[in-house]
Amino acid sequence: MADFSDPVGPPTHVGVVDPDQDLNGDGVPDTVVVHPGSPMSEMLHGFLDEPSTAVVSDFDGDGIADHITAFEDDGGYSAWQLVSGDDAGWTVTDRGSL
Ligand SMILES: [Ca+2]
Ligand SMILES: [Ca+2]
Repeated sequence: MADFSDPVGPPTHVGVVDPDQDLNGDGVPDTVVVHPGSPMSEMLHGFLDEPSTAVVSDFDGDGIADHITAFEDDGGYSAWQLVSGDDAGWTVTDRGSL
């Protein structure tokens, strides 16, 4: 299992287009659910070898995803958070199986 503190390699600029869910409840849509075969799903290959569904959130509204939870067909999931600054990159914040 990966060291959760290590930023990892997936692309840091995952654009969030037309979010339609309000996950943090502030009244502003921030989250989109990405399904296999959709254009956004291509960007998710760095997060899982074969991502099935992913929940992609842009909580600060800059158009770039800052939280991604990716699910595999077998129920495994990985939750990622974008870290900014000198060590910019994605950090795994949770991982497990549903
Ligand atoms: Ca919101
Ligand atoms: Ca963002």
